[in-house]
Amino acid sequence: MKKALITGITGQDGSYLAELLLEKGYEVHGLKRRASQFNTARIDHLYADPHTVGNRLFLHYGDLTDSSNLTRIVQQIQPDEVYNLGAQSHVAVSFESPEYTADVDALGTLRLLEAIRLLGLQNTTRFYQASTSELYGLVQETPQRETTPFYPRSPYGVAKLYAYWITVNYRESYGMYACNGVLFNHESPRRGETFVTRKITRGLANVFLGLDSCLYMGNLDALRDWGHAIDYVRMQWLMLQQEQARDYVIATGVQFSVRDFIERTAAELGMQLEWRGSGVDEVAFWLNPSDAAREASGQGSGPLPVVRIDPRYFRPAEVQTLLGDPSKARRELGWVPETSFEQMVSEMVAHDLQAAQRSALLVRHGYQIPSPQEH
Ligand code: NDP
Ligand code: GDR
Repeated sequence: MKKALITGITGQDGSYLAELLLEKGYEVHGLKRRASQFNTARIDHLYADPHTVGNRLFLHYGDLTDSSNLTRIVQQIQPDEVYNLGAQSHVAVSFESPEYTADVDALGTLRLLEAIRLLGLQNTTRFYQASTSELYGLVQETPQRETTPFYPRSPYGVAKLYAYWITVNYRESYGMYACNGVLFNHESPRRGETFVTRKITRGLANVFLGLDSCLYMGNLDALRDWGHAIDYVRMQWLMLQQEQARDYVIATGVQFSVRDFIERTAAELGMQLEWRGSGVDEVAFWLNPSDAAREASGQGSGPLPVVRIDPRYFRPAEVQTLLGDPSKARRELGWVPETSFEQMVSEMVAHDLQAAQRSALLVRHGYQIPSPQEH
């Protein structure tokens, strides 16, 4: 039975990858951070009591900032494959915590590679690094492919640049099977609530049911190549099954703006939007508000303003446009994304609408629901 170690198993990708590897018969080990509240919601459905016979999922307390902890865990597991998905993964947050982001995202990768090397596992343990389209930042070529020069635009992007190159360096220096998946944005109902897609599907579902009155957004003109996380974790596994370790761009090759994402979400909910104004004064009005929203707004008639700009969400340096060229992955690995943009938005909206309906029920029965967090 193959053994895999996943850092970041409690995150979006980690949870889908754990599912995939368990389905494939792996013994799966995951690194989990100690937190004051449970943080395993995305993998609870996979978790069985460790004493259960046949259980193949094991969690270990640890952190990418802690070398001795990583070394001990790698030594104990002796994994065939390591997937380094753990990261401070929020670009905007990286401007607020640049040093921590570098420690986790850049040095964390080094610590893990060093653990493998120092334990003498460099010829047996394969290593996947979660690299990112944020490396392209201020794009030097469109679409972006494996040979496009990097120009990161955030502390997150810069930290991931180090992680990318240290992975290449360990491959070249020690002959390790170590590779980078340069993944473009990928989303799902399990996406963190503060990333733009989930903020929109969750936010508009709440507005639709009158739980919230307005969604405050940053740069609506940013362009992204959005795929579905399930398609992308399949590729992470495929990359470790080849004869030779190589780096690949993983993307759909199709681009939409944040504004497009809002419109597609609204259409899924049956909300007719009309944009008025421009720049920071741009507002989306809802022309056919639901009874619940109308009642919550206290406004008798007329369109409701439901999306506004808050410059707080602008970034000190923005990545304005990203569009990937996944031809190498298609050609060499036979990988093609299976979920369309429309299917992905539809799935996310259905999920968040259901969650909003549950909240609305609680509110109707006099319970308070937690107010939305900062995003
Ligand atoms: P998430 O933010 O959903 O998950 C990040 C994971 O990393 C969580 O399990 C988190 O734990 C863990 N983590 C955070 N800090 C540490 C730390 N100090 N030590 C150990 N673990 C830590 O990210 P995604 O699943 O979306 O992304 C997975 C990886 O892929 C990340 O490295 C991300 O940067 C990269 N990536 C993501 C893309 C995307 O579009 N989703 C695109 C390209 C790259 P906890 O649950 O406790 O917070
Ligand atoms: P990104 O994802 O920065 O591309 O990083 P995010 O969804 O946060 O932003 C995408 C674009 O939307 C714009 N935007 C907003 N973003 C957020 N979060 N909140 C807002 O209110 C908002 N309004 C507009 C952003 O400015 C940006 O241009 C993600 C992460 O998963 C990284 O870990 C990963 O490496 C990259 O994708 C590929």
